[in-house]
Amino acid sequence: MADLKVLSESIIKGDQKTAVEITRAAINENMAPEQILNEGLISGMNVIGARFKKNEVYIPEVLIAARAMKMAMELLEPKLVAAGVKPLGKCAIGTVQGDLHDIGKNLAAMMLKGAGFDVVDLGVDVSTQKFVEKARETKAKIIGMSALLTTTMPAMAKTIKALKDAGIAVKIMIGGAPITQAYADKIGADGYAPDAASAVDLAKSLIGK
Ligand code: B1M
Repeated sequence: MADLKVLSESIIKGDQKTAVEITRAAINENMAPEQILNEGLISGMNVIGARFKKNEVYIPEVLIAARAMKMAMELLEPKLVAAGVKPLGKCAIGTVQGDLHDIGKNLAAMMLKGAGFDVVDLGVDVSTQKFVEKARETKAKIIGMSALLTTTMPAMAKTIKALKDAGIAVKIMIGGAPITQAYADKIGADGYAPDAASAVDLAKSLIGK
């Protein structure tokens, strides 16, 4: 029988081959897709997130774990859709206009996906107008913005204002090396996450999960 504990450990180790094998075996055994997701994949990513927060693992380990999760998710996703499993919520995330740094944003997106969010990655250099359009189009519950340059931080304030002016009810979380809680408060963001693992806790709390 497919062992979800071993699946979880394979995610933690970033062992893509084992993660895919056990996921496939669990699907073939008709195990509930939600159980495979929660007890196998998400539980593994949660461990990585907690270790990353405590500086017990670093960016490469997180990326390798996320890659293993992504490969396993490719098998599982159609089963989840067929079973009608609802994601935690939709989150559209991007790096703000003028800013091409995407490593941190990608990590946050991966962690959010790993935690069960439906993540729409808007990429880099995302204009205020695109954030507003995508917020409307995707009906995301959360808009996530990342900035790495002090010169692009004001684009966050501009986007928050535009979302409010457009009357779009969405929670806004921000992150990136130059960002602080004080800055988030100043520009009216709903939350700030100092790292990708905290982004998951923040996103959950923003939507009351
Ligand atoms: Co750039 N760069 N860079 N760069 N770069 C910095 C940011 C810089 C601090 C380097 C320096 O001078 N010491 C500096 C900014 C200075 C400032 O603004 N005060 C700088 C500069 C100046 C520039 C250019 C202007 C250089 C030039 O061309 N003259 C240029 C700008 C290009 C542009 O964006 N328009 C530029 C270009 C580049 C590269 C393309 C070469 C490359 C980016 C590659 C890429 O991203 N694909 C690059 C890199 C790699 C860096 C450094 C070295 C590393 C950034 C990084 O990826 N860190 C950086 C110096 C440094 O930080 N040591 C630097 C790792 C990443 C995981 O951290 O993104 O902070 P970070 O993400 C963290 C948290 O902040 C948080 O989670 C992550 C980890 O848990 N987080 C979120 C991030 N986003 C989040 C969103 C959330 C929640 C959490 O919710 C939505």
